[in-house]
Amino acid sequence: MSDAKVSPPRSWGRSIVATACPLDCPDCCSLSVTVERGRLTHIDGSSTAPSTEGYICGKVRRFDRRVYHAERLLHPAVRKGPKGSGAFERITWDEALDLVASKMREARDRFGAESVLPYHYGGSNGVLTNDLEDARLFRTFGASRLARTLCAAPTGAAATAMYGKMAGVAYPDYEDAKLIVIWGCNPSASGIHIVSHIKKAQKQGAKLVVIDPRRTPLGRQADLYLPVKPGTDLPVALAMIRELFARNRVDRAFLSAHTTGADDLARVAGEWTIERAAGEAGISATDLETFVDWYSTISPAVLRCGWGQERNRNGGGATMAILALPAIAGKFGVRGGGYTMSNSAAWGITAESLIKVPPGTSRLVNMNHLGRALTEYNAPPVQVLFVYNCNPVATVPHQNLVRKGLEREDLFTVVHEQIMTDTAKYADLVLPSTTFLEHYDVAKGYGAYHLQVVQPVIAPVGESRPNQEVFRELGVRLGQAEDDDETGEAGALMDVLNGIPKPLADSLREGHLGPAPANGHPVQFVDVLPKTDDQRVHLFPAELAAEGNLYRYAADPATARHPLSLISPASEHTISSTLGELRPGVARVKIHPDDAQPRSIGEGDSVRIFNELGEVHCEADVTPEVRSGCLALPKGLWARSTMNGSTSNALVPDTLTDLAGGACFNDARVQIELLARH
Ligand SMILES: Nc1nc2c(c(=O)[nH]1)N[C@H]1C(S)=C(S)[C@@H](COP(=O)(O)OP(=O)(O)OC[C@H]3O[C@@H](n4cnc5c(=O)[nH]c(N)nc54)[C@H](O)[C@@H]3O)O[C@H]1N2
Ligand SMILES: Nc1nc2c(c(=O)[nH]1)N[C@H]1C(S)=C(S)[C@@H](COP(=O)(O)OP(=O)(O)OC[C@H]3O[C@@H](n4cnc5c(=O)[nH]c(N)nc54)[C@H](O)[C@@H]3O)O[C@H]1N2
Ligand SMILES: [Mo]
Repeated sequence: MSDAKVSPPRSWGRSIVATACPLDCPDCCSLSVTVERGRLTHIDGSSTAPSTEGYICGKVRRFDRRVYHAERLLHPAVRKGPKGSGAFERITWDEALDLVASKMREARDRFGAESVLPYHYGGSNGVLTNDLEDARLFRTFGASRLARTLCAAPTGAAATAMYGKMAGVAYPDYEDAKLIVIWGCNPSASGIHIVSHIKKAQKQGAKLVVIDPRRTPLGRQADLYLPVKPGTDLPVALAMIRELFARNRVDRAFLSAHTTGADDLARVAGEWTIERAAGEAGISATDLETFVDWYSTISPAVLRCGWGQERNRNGGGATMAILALPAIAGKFGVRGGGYTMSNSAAWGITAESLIKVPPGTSRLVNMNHLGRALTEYNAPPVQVLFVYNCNPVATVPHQNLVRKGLEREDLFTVVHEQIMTDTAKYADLVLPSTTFLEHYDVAKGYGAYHLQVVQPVIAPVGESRPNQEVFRELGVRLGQAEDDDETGEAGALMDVLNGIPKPLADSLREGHLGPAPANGHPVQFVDVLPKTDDQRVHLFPAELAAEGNLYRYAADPATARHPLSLISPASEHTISSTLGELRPGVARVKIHPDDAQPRSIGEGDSVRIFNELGEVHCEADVTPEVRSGCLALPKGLWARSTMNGSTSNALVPDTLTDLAGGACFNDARVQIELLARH
């Protein structure tokens, strides 16, 4: 079947190929890639997608270093040493796929199909490599289902319940705003193409407000910067809502025409005075007053809500209170007014729209509980773990429990990966995967409004294979699929195009860019309405209120022994843990001088960060960039980036958010001490 694959450009000279970047980032850039003698030599942005404007981030610009990395997985291999040691011996693809199929059959015969657990998040985040052939295979098999809650579960639940994931304000329309609020978001690292529009708006006189425990690059340029303690956005947003009602700055006409639940929301907000909320958040009450003054009087006002505020015990309620603000204050209906959250639902492409196999009712495993699932679940125990599109040792809470689970001798772990990650080292069988520069995909922006075709620009490196090919061949071996597919990868792309709305598919077939909803510039409540059943904003959604703790604030979990909060935000060097292999040296934890000084910690010193779950040994960066009481270590570090092989997730509890079972990455409470002077 692999012979039927569509060949990449075979020119032995130099060619420039157009493709797109599907990686997990809101921007979805169009790319122009130079290939010489079959090898990638240059990766740059193009202007095919208008939002890319010809430039891309430094991460993807150097993606060739991952493609040709010495630790790139080149062929299937079975474990030869102890689990975690990373010692493997080469086998053929046929042997490897036979082995997986026999292990899956064996587990099903002895323990039932639910003893097989597929474990995956976004990977390259494209439509073809994610929730397609994999979903068909594991659903048909009856494997345990995975609740994919590692990211955006609370924000997704909030945006769905309140607005039905209505399309958000487009990046260029930020230039029409007079007030821009960046809440729990750091686009200077996490989605750079919005930044120029924000700066342009500021030049035209717009005010910028940033709410973040860390003074991000935009925080430094803000007219008002609120360094909230992690996890306290809920009281801050509720206090704003209370104050808007108290000052009678509420758009009552909008509320009665377009919302439900405003009275209930006003009631729960009632207990949060400005002073009380500011005290809880550790910010100045005067600054919070100023924010309310501006938000109640300046229009158009746009709010960019990120994901930083979701990753704690109050993350769902916080996001809901934030997203309620434009409705309460009447900010919709004008260009440059409203909010942007995730636009991932803009095209309505889901596994359900593409594959005909229903998800079934097998056991649902919350992916944030991987450690527990591997060590505690016994009805049935997990016997086969199939990891793809994910590097859980680096990215999932309670790292030490995850490692303990992966060390189980009776567990058979398959890892389909591009490179020898911290997780792949624990595999019994590694399978080499292509990168997005070696396979077809469809890339979906969740910030910029683009849908683009991703095409291979070089031949697969080594014996690597794309996901859908691996899952399809496994389906054949398990007797679940017919071996009649002669079309290969391009055929899978055609299947997807046949499954999405025709105008979208036609434009993708012809060029590279799909037409965006409302031409990519929707004015909320003019061009788009909430996709809730009654097209209203549900400010106090009944289905969530039923759970009983809607908008209810849970206090800071800090203790005297572990008084500091540790956050682990996105860094400009990696995409989650992707590209973590390229990070040189030992990582640095950012610590405020007021926390460093009493502990005799100086710049560059070696430190130990610890709590009851684990410890991380790294270096200190003493800086007022983080607020006092808060430490920041980059997300996505690999074991090699610290002195003891543990990273932030060794300190992150596997507790869940108030809504949707999300991860509490920023709820780690820790202590820090000096290990050795620089
Ligand atoms: N370069 C780069 N880009 C990425 C990614 C990456 O890893 N690297 N990851 C991609 C993915 S998977 C995602 S989900 C997005 C995430 O995109 P963002 O939401 O922008 O990224 P984060 O760094 O998770 O969080 C944003 C900010 O929230 C702050 N923060 C932490 N806790 C709190 C809190 O309790 N309240 C408030 N108000 N702020 C808080 C952090 O300091 C951080 O500056 O980015 C995507 N883009
Ligand atoms: N401490 C802390 N941890 C976090 C976060 C945090 O803020 N703090 N943020 C969380 C967030 S927002 C997210 S989204 C998650 C992401 O966590 P993960 O899903 O683990 O994301 P990555 O670390 O990027 O790992 C994706 C892996 O998939 C592989 N891959 C890419 N494309 C393909 C493909 O086509 N096929 C196969 N088989 N493999 C492929 C890549 O090589 C990479 O190793 O991390 C979370 N972890
Ligand atoms: Mo994410």
